[in-house]
Amino acid sequence: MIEDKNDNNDVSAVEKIKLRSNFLRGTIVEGLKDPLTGAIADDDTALIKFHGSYQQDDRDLRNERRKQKLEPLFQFMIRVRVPGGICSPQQWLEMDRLANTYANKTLKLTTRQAYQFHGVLKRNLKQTIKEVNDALLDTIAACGDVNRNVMCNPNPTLSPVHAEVHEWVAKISAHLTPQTGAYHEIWLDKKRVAGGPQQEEEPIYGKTYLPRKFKMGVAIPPYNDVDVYSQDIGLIAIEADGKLAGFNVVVGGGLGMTHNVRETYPRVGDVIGFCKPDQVIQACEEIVKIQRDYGDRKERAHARLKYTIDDRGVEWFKQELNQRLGWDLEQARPFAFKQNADVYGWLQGIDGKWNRVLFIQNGRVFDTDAYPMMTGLREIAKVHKGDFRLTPNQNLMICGVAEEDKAQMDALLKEYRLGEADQQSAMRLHSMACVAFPTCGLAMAESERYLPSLLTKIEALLDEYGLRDAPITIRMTGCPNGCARPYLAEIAFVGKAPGIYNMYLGAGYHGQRLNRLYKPSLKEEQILEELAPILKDYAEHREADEHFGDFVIRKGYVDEVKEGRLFHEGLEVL
Ligand code: SRM
Ligand code: SF4
Repeated sequence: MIEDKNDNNDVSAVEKIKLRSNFLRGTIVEGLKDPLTGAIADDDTALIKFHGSYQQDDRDLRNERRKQKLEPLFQFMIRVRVPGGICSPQQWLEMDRLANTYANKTLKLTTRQAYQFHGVLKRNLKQTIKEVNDALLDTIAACGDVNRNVMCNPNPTLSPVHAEVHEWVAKISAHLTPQTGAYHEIWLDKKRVAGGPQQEEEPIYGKTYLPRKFKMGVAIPPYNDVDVYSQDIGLIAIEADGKLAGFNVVVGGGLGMTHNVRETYPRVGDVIGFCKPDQVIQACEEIVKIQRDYGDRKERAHARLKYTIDDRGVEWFKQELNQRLGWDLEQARPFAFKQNADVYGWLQGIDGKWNRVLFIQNGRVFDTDAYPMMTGLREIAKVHKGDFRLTPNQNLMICGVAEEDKAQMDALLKEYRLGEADQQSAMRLHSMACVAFPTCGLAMAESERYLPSLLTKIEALLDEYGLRDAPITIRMTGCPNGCARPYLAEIAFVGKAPGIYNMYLGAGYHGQRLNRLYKPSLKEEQILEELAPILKDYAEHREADEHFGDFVIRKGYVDEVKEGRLFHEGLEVL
């Protein structure tokens, strides 16, 4: 049994809930059966995250329902784990069907290559999760204080090592999946194993799991689409002679922060060494265990691995890891990234098959009369013989199209106008927004529903200055938690209050550097006023191949942020 260092009262409320939950069971079963409310018990709202679901309410309707003395319109978000983002056309069709049967008739492709359903009522929750499992996908550990969906560059086009790397992603993901039988009992009606939960054990996590969420992503250079520096553990695949030589190991990335709380900040991870493929699972497990043992269990806002490392130092971390491994990580190997965005258009893979990233604005798949995107993707899935891949930039990749099937695919893309989506400004194609209103309980401002129209206004400036084809990353979130990885975008807007955003500038184009607060609390008019002269300056004075993020630092609009701890340095307002 793992010694549980937190079997005491000096821990956060969530730690206590985990401890008494009986390996994540709590009273979820009873709560699901209670017909008097659309909600579950308070404690269970923390536990249900480990099963891949969040209790939410429709925030658009909150006030109206309060006036009518009704409880909020409780509903559940379900996150479906898709390691590396790869799924079959049949699975796509199933997700589409579930979205239209039980959810709000939209599918959300997330920034971590997962699916989300929104608006599932309590009475349909169990059936939806069961049907996700019937489709050979699952929701376990999609959320909660455990290792989440392991991300990976989905593009099999350019590198011979993609397939090998994907195999390791699947193995790491399986290895770090919680072992509790609770998920299968609650959602899939499996019986408890003989002896019951008393004999249950979580060999890696222990009974209070991790102090906080934990994330992993694997980048395959030259693409850093997974934003490897934002992960608790990032792995950078290193190729030698057409084979996978191993992985550089990056630790301590993380982006969440709280407005006006200096002790919280985004942080890019440190590259601490290199390991061979057959060492990578052990390395990941030991890193997870260091965080399990040393992460802060009192203060959740300080509980991510990034703070564990900053509090003790990277050198301490390396020594602790090497000691636990029983061998030393080798020196990190050279690599080079060129971007963190997706590459659009048809690309032929090394197997001769064709792959194409489709731009899905902010990852939301739905139909309108003018743009029947969901229907179009359904029709494609019905005939597609390859697979689908969810990208880390909320887009969808159609993969493995044989030469003889490409014309049919092109015809479908044309019929449903899906191909046209790629003909947007380069900035829009480099954009991401988090969900925010109406479902996210933490949203302070709009994001997904607002960025498209703001971009239309910014595009007018781009056109004026001849920057329509300039690739500039732009991201928006409805609060500072960082779900669309805003602090790694060259331009970012982070919500503070309805219609009010902090504006950040200067991240690295390949996700290697954080941006910095340029102006706080801007309304739309002010955003456009602030951006216009900077974009004009960039159009007129950029150097050859100079990215916008580098330009704004060179021209002194913002100071470079050299490390997370210095993110707020010199700023009076955050
Ligand atoms: Fe996130 C919480 C949505 C990626 C940092 N995130 C939430 C919740 C669950 C709100 C809540 O706790 O009640 C949001 C649900 C909104 C909704 O209605 O769906 C939410 N996060 C998302 C998604 C769906 C955004 C999207 O538009 O794609 C992404 C789902 C990814 C997935 O499939 O697992 C999503 N969240 C991220 C990322 C980006 C990433 O991981 O690559 C981050 C920043 C990286 C990081 O973790 O440091 C992120 N989400 C957070 C945080 C801040 C964590 C922190 O350390 O401070 C929270 C709040 C929290 O945990 O307390 C949060
Ligand atoms: Fe919600 Fe904030 Fe995450 Fe956006 S960044 S989805 S508003 S928690």
